[in-house]
Amino acid sequence: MEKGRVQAIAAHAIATDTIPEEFIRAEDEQPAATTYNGPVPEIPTVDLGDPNIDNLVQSIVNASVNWGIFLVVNHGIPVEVIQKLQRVGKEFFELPQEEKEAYASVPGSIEGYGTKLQKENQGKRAWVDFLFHNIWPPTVINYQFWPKNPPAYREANEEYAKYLREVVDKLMRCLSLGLGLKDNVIREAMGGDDLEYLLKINYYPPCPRPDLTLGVVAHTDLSALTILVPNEVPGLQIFKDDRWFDANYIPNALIIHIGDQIEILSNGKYKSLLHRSTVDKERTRISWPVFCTPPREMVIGPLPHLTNEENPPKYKSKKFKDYEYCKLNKLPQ
Ligand SMILES: O=C(O)CCC(=O)C(=O)O
Ligand SMILES: [Fe+2]
Repeated sequence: MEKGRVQAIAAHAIATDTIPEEFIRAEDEQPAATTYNGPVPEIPTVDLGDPNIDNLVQSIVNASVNWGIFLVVNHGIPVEVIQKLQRVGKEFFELPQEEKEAYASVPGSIEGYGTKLQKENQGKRAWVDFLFHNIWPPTVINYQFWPKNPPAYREANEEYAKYLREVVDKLMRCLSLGLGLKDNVIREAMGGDDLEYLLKINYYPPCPRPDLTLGVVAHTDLSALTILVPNEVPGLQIFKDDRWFDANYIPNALIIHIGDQIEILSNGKYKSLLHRSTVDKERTRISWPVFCTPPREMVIGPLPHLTNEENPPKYKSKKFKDYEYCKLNKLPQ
């Protein structure tokens, strides 16, 4: 059963050179009408291998304060590990439809293979299918949502998770130091060893009208931090200085987003940036974000060390699950 998967809709759309009306965004969202064509500012690049920790902290702070997104090079994850993660993910989406449906998400759980079927506010759908599953810690992993095919899927994801944890720990240490705090403060405030790593694969099939539709619509990430690997097909856009820009791409670099939870914790010093993705006319775009999120019962709010009478808290302190509920249901926080 194909249940309106975008991959199946795309095959038909390419044959007829049209897309269904429900994928055509309002004009104020259409990429062709809203992407800035002038000079594009470059997202900052951070060299995570920099032996000078003060320099490293400063470059991460600058990027997190002024952008909320940065590219990371010299991150220590071997190229082969990233390529293997990409290869097995792509192979999963190339399986026959009924094989993928064995991993379909069930109501009440985010994990699994899926497509946003319910229409959004304006009755529109997004040009993307996805697969979600936790990759760390072992207590939250449900292997039923990890594809058995291709056979190397599990090993590839386990290997990536192992290296990724080192990167996340280092980023969190730097972000803590950048707030004038001990290096373990952010990691502990986000759950310590219980910090959850949720992998998503976004699969954006080719689309005959990429000028009219969107992959993932404009949003900030709910997470503490997001670490994303894209394939070589461009598509990520960021909203900066009131304009939508194409993100610059560096092969094998990681894309880091400051998520809402670190914005809250830092009382707004580090920014969670609005972003979205567009799709390509001929090529399949695939991206692999990992959302690092606190356990759902964890209370997240501005760190007391960062607020005082002159700097009152700008955000409520609340359980992550309550923040998530409001965000997903578009309710005020
Ligand atoms: O595919 C991308 O580059 C962006 C995806 C994204 O922002 C998301 O899934 O949260
Ligand atoms: Fe995102």
